[in-house]
Amino acid sequence: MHDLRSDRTTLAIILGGGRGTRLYPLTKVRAKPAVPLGGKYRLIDVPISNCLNSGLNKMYVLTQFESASLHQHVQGSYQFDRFGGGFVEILAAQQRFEAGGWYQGTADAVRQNLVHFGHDWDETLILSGDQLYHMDFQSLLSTHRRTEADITIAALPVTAKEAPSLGIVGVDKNGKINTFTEKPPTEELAGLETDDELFKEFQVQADGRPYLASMGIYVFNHKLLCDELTQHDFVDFGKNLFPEAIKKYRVQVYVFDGYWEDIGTVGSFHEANLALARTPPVFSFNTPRGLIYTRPRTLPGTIAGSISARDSIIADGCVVGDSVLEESVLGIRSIIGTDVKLSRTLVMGADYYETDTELELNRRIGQPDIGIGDNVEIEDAIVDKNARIGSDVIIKNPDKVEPTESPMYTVRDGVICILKGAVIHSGTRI
Ligand code: ADQ
Ligand code: ADP
Repeated sequence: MHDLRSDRTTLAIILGGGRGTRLYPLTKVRAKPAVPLGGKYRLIDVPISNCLNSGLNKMYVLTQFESASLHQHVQGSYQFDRFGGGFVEILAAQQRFEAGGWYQGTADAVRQNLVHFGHDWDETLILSGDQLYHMDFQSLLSTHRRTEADITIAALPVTAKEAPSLGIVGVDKNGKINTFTEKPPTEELAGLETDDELFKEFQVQADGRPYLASMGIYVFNHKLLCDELTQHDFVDFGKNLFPEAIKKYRVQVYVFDGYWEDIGTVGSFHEANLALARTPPVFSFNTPRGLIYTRPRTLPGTIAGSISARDSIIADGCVVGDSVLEESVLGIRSIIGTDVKLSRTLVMGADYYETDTELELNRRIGQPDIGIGDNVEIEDAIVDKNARIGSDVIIKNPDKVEPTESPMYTVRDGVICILKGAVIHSGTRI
């Protein structure tokens, strides 16, 4: 039951998503951790890989519902040998009837599952399921142990623009947190800055980022976590538990200064995917600091006609006709026709290739094949898996008008989302 690299036992709990409204419609038919990322990964691959790269191999994923794709992905991607005792287990709210089904918030989600976790742990590492970063959790854990903290919160410097959407901490020179303000409105930011001198103590160049923000990554001494959750009715860690905990316990900061992106909304998710394709990449799935793992698939290489691509990713198993890709991502098994122009568009790809019989049936019923037809222009969009876009289609929303609702697409944060399995007939203009 011990960590691979220490004599302490650490359990990782990955918060896999609340009601998923901010990532809707990507969460319409799947659990949030199963949302595809970067052409061939899924959101859940990031925290799981960070754990594995840090020598932690015991993980629970808390989610509202366990979609088939999440289950298959986790089962197919993460297998452990019998002797290491590793596991990734999904705990879904839908399967619990005694507490009314939904987890009310992050602390409540952990509380409702305490019975599954048992008591054999020294520490619990709590992670968010919708962030993009590489972190060595052993470094975080060693700060927690060295300072004999009860709770440690990872935090990074942010700008005044970013601060209102995050939990802002105030610290002393030893890194002890003495204030925790969850999502302060802009007009209440004054006084929450961290001193430049303090940033220097933590060996961080803050330039223009005077606020120290919680990353939603926490270490708790396990017993204390259980006691706090059973003795109080805290719903959220940021909103309820931390403002109280800093009065009673040693709550320590772990200052981080690398790439970190919260990808919890459609707008930030779209932007983060496109950023992954930029050269040089802002975040790499394969660095000396650690690989991001995913499901191994037997897919052929991509076949492309005459294409021009700038700042784009083309994943495995695609067939791409003559086309222009600008800041776009083509996910696995994308079938793209000829004379296609994609700008700032994430195409998630397909779960399967259609058979000859299915393609023949498409002809007969006048339905486009899975993929994108000929002479199509798409801008600022997310095309979810298995969507069928015919020929001579234009999908653009230059004025970022929203919300436009349709059973086939919706607009969120100015991004047009073509729903999973949607049918967009030839000649359509959106
Ligand atoms: P938010 O991201 O706004 O702020 P929250 O909505 O609580 O916080 O989500 C945290 C993580 O937990 C996300 O990955 C989310 O998907 C997941 N989650 C939320 N509700 C859940 C539920 N009911 N069941 C399972 N998972 C759930 C938090 C902190 C801030 C901090 C930011 C950093 O509150 O202080 O700055 O994270 O992103
Ligand atoms: P991903 O790469 O997105 O994880 P996989 O290659 O692992 O996708 O499998 C995609 C999913 O699609 C699997 O769950 C598979 O069972 C499913 N699938 C396979 N064939 C079909 C089909 N004809 N229709 C719908 N789903 C399918």
